[in-house]
Amino acid sequence: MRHQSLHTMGQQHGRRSWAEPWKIKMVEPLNMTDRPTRARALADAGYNTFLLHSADVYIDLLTDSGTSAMSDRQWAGMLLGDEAYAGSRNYYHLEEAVRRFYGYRHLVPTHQGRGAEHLISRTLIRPGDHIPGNMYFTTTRLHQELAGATFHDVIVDEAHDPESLHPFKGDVDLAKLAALIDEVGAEQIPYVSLAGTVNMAGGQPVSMANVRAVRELCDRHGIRLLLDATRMVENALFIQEREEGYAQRSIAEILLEFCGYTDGAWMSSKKDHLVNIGGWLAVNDDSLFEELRNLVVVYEGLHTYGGMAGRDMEALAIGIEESVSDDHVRSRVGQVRYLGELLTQWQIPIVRPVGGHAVFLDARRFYAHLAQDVFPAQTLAAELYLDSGIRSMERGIVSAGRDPETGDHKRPKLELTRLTIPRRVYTQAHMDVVAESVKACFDARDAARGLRLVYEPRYLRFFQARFEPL
Ligand code: PM9
Repeated sequence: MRHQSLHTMGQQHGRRSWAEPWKIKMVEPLNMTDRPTRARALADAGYNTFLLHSADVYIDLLTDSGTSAMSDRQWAGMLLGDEAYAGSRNYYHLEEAVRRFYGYRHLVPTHQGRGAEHLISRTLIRPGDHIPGNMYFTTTRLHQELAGATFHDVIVDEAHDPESLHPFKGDVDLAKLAALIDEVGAEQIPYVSLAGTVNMAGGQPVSMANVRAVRELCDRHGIRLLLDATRMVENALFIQEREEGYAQRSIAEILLEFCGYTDGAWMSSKKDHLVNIGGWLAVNDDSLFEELRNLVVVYEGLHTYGGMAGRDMEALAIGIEESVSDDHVRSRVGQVRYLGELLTQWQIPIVRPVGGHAVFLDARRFYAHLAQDVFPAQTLAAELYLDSGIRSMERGIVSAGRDPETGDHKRPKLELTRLTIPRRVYTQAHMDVVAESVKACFDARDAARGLRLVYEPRYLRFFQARFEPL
C-alpha cells in the first residue's frame, strides 16, 4: 500500500483540500525573542528544551500533551463542574462517554496517563514478569520496570527504519511475540502492551488486521491484551485511509471495533481528548476493576474523580465526543502532514510516512557527521530553538535512558527530534515558519558539534538532564 498524498486524500473525501472545522475566537499573543536572548535562555536551560521557560518560546512544538485548545463547548462545560468529593455528576458523564466511544465496561479516572500506567502495572505485574509491546514508551516502560517486569520490543522491524514506507509501522511482529511466549512462558506475561499509533516510532499506526491477529494469539495462550489508547483516534484515521474495507467507516466505528479486540486501555486524555489535564484506565474484567478501584484511592483520589476536578471531567467528556469527529481528525493529521510534505520537498530527512501527531526529524541523517554519543537529536532541538525560538523535543538516545543491567546508554536505532503539533492551536502559516527554520538549521548543519551530558537524573532523564556544547 502506498502513502497517500494530501492531494489524493482531499479528493477521496470529495474536497480539494482540508481546512480546520473551527474558527478562532480568542487568541494568546506569542513572545518573539532575539538570538542573544535565546542563546542565554538555552545555556540557562542546560541545552534541554524541557528546562526552558515557555515565555522564551515562540512556537511551542515540545509536545501535543495538555497543549491543545479547548472548544467553546468544553469551556462552557468547565462552568458546570460539580465539585462534590464523591459521586460528581461530571464523573458519570465521563463514564458514559468512555463506554459509548471506547466500549469498555468499567472506568477508573486518573490525573493523567502515567497515573493509569502506575495502577495497571502495580496491579498486574509480579517481579520477574515480561511485558511485550510494540516499541517502548518512556513512562509506560518505566512503570512496568518499577513493578518488576522486563520490557520486550516486538514491533515490526520496519518501525526502526525511518525510510520504510510500510503503511502500518506500529504493527506487532507476531513471530517475535510468539517466540517470546515460547521462551518465557505465557504465565510470565501478564499482558501484551499495545499502543495505538506508536509515539517513539514517529506516530505510526497499527492495522485492524494486526490487532485482530494479536488478539487471537493472546487468546491461544490466555494472555490479556491491553491498549495504550492515548492517540487511538489518529490510528483510526490511518486505518480509514489505508486499510481495505474501512474507507466508508467512521472514526468512531473504527475506534470501537479496535478497542473491542482488547481487554482494557489506559489513556492520557491530554492528547486525543483535547483537554489540558486528565486520564483514565478502563477494563472489562469485574475482579480486575475491583482491585483498580481500590488502588486508585491510594494514589490518585476517590474512584469518582481520580485526581481531576469535576470541571476537568466535564471538559474531558465533551472532548471525547469532539475527538472522534472525522473532520476534526482529518484536519489535525492533515496539518501534521502539511509540515511533513514541506520538509520532504526540501529534502530534509524525516520519518516517513508522516505520523499522526508530529513530524520527526531524522537527526542521524540530518547530522551525518555526529556520533550518537554526542546527542545529535538533542543538538538539533537546541539549534532549532536558537535559530527561531521554536521548541521541539529529543526522542533518541537521551529518551531511551540506560540499560538497568549494564548502566550503559541504550542506543536506539531511531535518533529523532520531534516537532509535535498541539491540536487546534497553530495555523498553516506557523507551519511554514517552522519548516523555514528547520531548513535554515539544515543548511548550517556542518557547523553543529554536538553536546556533552553534564547532569543526569535517575528516572526519565530526558526531562531534566543538562548538557554543555562541545
Ligand atoms: N506522552 C509526549 O509528549 C508527554 C510526556 S513524555 C514527554 O509524547 C503515551 C503513548 C504517551 C504519553 C505521554 C503517556 C503518558 C502514555 N502513553 O503524560 O502521563 O505519549 O499523561 O501520559 C507525552 P501522561
